[in-house]
Amino acid sequence: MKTVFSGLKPSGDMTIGNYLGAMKHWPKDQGKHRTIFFIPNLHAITTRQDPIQLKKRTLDLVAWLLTVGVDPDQSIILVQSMVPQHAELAWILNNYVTMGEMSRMTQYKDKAKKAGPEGLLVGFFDYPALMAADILLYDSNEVPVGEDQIQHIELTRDIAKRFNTIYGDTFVVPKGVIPDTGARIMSLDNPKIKMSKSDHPDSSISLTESTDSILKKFKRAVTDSDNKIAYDKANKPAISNLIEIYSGFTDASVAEIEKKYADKNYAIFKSDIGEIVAHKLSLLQNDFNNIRSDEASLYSIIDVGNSKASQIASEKLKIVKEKTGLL
Ligand code: AQP
Repeated sequence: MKTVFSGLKPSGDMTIGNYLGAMKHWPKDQGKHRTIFFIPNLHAITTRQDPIQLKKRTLDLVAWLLTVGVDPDQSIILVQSMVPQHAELAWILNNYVTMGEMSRMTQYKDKAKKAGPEGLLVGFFDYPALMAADILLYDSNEVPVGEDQIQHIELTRDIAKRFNTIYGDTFVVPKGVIPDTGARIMSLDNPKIKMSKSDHPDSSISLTESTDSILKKFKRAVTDSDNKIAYDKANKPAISNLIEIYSGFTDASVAEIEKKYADKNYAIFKSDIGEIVAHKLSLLQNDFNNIRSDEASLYSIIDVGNSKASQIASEKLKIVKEKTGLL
């Protein structure tokens, strides 16, 4: 049976980018494959977090996983800091990746520019080694992610192959899987950059956003120069991004959307997409609020998931230690 593994970092309120690029797709693999979903809170602290918010967001994310249909009876849900093998394997893997490889990571280069020297932490630079450990601990075959994470998965593949070449078959070499639409949702006020939960609020829609605010943000979203609803990523990046969001929330194809809005203008399209997203999110928010209110259940789901994960992870780590001569 294949293993599918993915996660969501509790570094801010989840955006519709996280939803369309990642979490929406995860429940589909349940039952068909072994599915493992985790909350990478050790990744979150690579940029400064408020401790109270971090704890709250970790539980929020468990509740969001359940809201979108991840079933704890079919999938393992774990919290990274509670399964210490992640950090331990990351330390070992640090020694199978070079400074040059890490320095080439686009996400590091992009965020390094924004963070400035004071905000640039060693943990942030080292993030991909921890991510490799997360994935390799569970013999993951597939890692469904948004496009921004593909380069990290390529690096994970290189680390796994390198380790296997030195010590013999140890790790499964994983494959990154990106969705057909929604793999890279862009900022609403700048279609050249990815929508990110840690960016300023006007650039994104969070999953907990009110209807009023969603409608306003879509109304204000930047558009391209002509007034035609047509998908053309190179020449019309802003409207193409909105079409992808529309498609992700309705499952209508790009062609169907273009046809429906062939003789309509941007204002109508933006008003419709606002209504669609607001309606879907209000349904999800209702479910989320119910699930989130029962914290005891969330903790017991995490406990069960962590203990299943620990069992798998400790077996893998034992093999790695034996092969590398670590007592
Ligand atoms: N804009 C996006 N479009 C499509 N997919 C996206 N993902 C993130 N942004 C988009 C995917 O969501 C999953 C969880 O990502 P993450 O929270 O672990 O980290 P991230 O990729 O760094 O997401 P953010 O929102 O940009 O977080 P911050 O601002 O804290 O760094 C991943 O599969 C990711 O590809």
